[in-house]
Amino acid sequence: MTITITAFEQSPDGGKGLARDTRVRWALEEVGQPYKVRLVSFRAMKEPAHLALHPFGQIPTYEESDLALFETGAIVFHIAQRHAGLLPDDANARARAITWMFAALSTVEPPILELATAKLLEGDKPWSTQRMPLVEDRIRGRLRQLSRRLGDADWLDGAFSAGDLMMVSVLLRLRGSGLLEEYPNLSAYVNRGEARAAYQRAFDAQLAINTGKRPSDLRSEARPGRRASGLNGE
Ligand code: GTB
Repeated sequence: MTITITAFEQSPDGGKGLARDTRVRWALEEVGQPYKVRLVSFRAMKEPAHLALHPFGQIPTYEESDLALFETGAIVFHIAQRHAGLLPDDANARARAITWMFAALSTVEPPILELATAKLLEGDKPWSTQRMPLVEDRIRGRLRQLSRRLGDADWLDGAFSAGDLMMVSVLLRLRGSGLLEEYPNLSAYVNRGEARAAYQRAFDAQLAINTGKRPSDLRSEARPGRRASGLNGE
């Protein structure tokens, strides 16, 4: 069974790992499944062959035998259901981990995406400086609630799960905004996620594509925005 995912031929972030294929790569690395990557250009994403896989003309997609999936949440959920390592065996704990996946995507990520919109698409509008504090405060509201729930635990509900994978991935989008650092336990939580060997392999693989370097060359190089001390631990 060969798994093939799609990713940007050239990610607009230049390899910071923010494009959503990193989430899928991370899940596959966590469960130890090898995978192939088909790189697609922005033009190819809107052509019939790719639209047959992804109706909205985006990445990532996931193909495995005669199954084709789109939507990162559905893909990670599928991987977690099929392979051990990302969801607990206990039915209730499993349901709670799945709940955290949904919480990451539908409650925490939307205000974070608003920040990207406000900066990248609306930054030049005359009302942008007035809107920005509102956008940031909505994120702070969610982070405050999440921070309170996480407390001093390592992960959201017992052992690391697909819920943490998704939440860490969502929070990573705040790197550079300064907002995450206002909540030290969330900052440490994200660092713990990034320090996992599976995340590092996923990150290195997408970085190699976006920089043209081999993963083995990258391992010894400092990665922007990442803790040097967290590079090898799990
Ligand atoms: N809901 C879908 C999912 O979760 O899979 C959303 C998929 C999506 O937004 N895909 C983006 C895409 O294909 C790439 S990941 N965009 C091209 C298009 O719509 O034409 C989003 C993304 C893109 C770039 C950065 N970046 O440069 O920092 C970060 C995240």
